[in-house]
Amino acid sequence: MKLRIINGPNLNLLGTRQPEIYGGQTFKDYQELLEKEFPTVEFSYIQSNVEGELINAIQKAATEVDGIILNAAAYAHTSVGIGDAVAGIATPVIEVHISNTFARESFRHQSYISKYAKGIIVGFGLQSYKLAIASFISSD
Ligand code: CA2
Repeated sequence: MKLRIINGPNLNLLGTRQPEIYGGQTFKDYQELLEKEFPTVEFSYIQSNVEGELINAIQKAATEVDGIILNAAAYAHTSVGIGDAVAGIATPVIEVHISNTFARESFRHQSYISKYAKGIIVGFGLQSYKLAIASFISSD
């Protein structure tokens, strides 16, 4: 199974600041852990701070992988374009967030992606990604 993790704006800063919200691990270290833990999965990753690049990445992933794990970060709450991109592809997308967005400011309670996602996983720290992967590879 091929899975692509698409991370949005500022997630390149993971492990550098705000560890109380986002944990202390860099995403690169976490990737290595995922690859060890899920040896049957072929992972690929992209992070961008640019909305249009994320839309291009979603469209491209739809032709290349079996499933997408998308943390659009702040764009989840603002981007009709990213929501439309997810709506416009047949490849399943699981929306993840590291923090519990519903326990934070009200502007984080809305997501333009959730309606079109296969499912959403929020608030489990970096484990949110693992839970999404487990869901993709589960045969139940
Ligand atoms: O909890 C999440 O995964 C979020 O998608 C993270 C976004 C935030 O805007 C969403 O509401 C929820 C922010 C990502 C910023 O990541 C940083 C990591 C370390 C240091 C600074 C920012």
